[in-house]
Amino acid sequence: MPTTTADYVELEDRYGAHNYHPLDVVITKGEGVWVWDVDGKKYMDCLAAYSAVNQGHCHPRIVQALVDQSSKMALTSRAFRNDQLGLFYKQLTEMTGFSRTLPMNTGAEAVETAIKAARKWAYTVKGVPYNQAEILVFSQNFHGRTTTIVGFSSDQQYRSGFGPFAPGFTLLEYGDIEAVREAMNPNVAAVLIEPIQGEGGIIIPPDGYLSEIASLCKEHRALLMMDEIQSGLGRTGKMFAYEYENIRPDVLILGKALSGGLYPVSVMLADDEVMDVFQPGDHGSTYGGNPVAAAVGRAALDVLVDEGLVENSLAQGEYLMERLGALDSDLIQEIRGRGLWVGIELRPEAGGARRFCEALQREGLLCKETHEHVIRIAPPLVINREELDWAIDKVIGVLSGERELQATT
Ligand code: IF1
Repeated sequence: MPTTTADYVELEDRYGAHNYHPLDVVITKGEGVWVWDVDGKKYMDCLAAYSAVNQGHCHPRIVQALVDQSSKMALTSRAFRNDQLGLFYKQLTEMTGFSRTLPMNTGAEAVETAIKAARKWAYTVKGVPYNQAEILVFSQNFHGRTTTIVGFSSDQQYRSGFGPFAPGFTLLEYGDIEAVREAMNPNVAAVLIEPIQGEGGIIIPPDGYLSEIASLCKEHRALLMMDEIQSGLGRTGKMFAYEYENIRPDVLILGKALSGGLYPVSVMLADDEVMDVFQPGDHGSTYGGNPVAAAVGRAALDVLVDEGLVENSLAQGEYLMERLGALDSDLIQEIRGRGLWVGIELRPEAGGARRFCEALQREGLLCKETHEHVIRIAPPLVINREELDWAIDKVIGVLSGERELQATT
């Protein structure tokens, strides 16, 4: 039976696919912002499972919802109804203002659902000629790992070896509104965009960019589809990142923190004109909308609101940016962020962000580099000021050279 970190690493590497290159930390327990490894070492989790754990690890209210519902009724299939789903739908409508929900499991499935909705809406409502619908997407996007989605990724590694890809997607430079204007044409069904690009390196678009896209969508009768799977549910200091501009998308896609990390739950939200393109039997999923997903989703949203996590994200995020902004290190290219979602972009001469993440791991702070040069800081939104100061001191210590950096591995 494995007991040490090395034992678990060896087991995973010998029997698992090598589709990740994780840090060699084997986590066995999580609570709030803290996790513990099999050697008993305690870490602060500043990745929060890519913003799926906004409510903190193993939040007791969400765990209780999972235990209670899964002990009573776990899966009915959608051939029948259950006593949780309608309540979840109503809560989502009241929170977001969208009249209807289509529940799925992973973020990628909800994005694929939105793509299908946009295409069918284009053909049956807008009048785009059949099979000619186009969807505008953006460089450095991340919307999931299905072959349709990676087919419009700008990241070669996400695409390489997985073709042939689905047609009907136009890739544009993120932030360039003229590119959107030029790409618009009668066959454009929708624009699919992250209001802030996560994996792209916490890329915040120019002020007004999203509003101008919304205007172009209205002018050309194209759907504005916001992927808030990572940016949503409080991560940026607002419930949804699109709220930083005065816009309302036609389609809102959520996942990750929709379940607080306890269960795969994702949704596509829209009003009747779009959602009603789905007729019975058009689309579905074995687990989509199961009673456990709905019960866990309801509890996760309750925790977000009852514990003021969006407000905490805003306040703590402002403090985080203020303290990091005072950091004087010639390693740093730029520090950008919204709420508790901060990217520290290092200059190329820093040798890449991974070794800083490894140094932070040695200091007891877990985070993940993105796009080689960006250290991403995204703790659970339950973090308090004392915990945040502890994390900031570690980051400043590593970036100001007070901590020995090992050579790049
Ligand atoms: C991996 C990245 C983040 C997402 C947005 C849809 C999805 C994601 C904005 C798909 C998922 C995850 C996937 C995970 C790592 C992580 C990730 F590095 F891959 F790109 F967060 F930035 N839209 N992001 O961020 O949701 O199907 O995974 O539930 O694939 O390595 P999913």
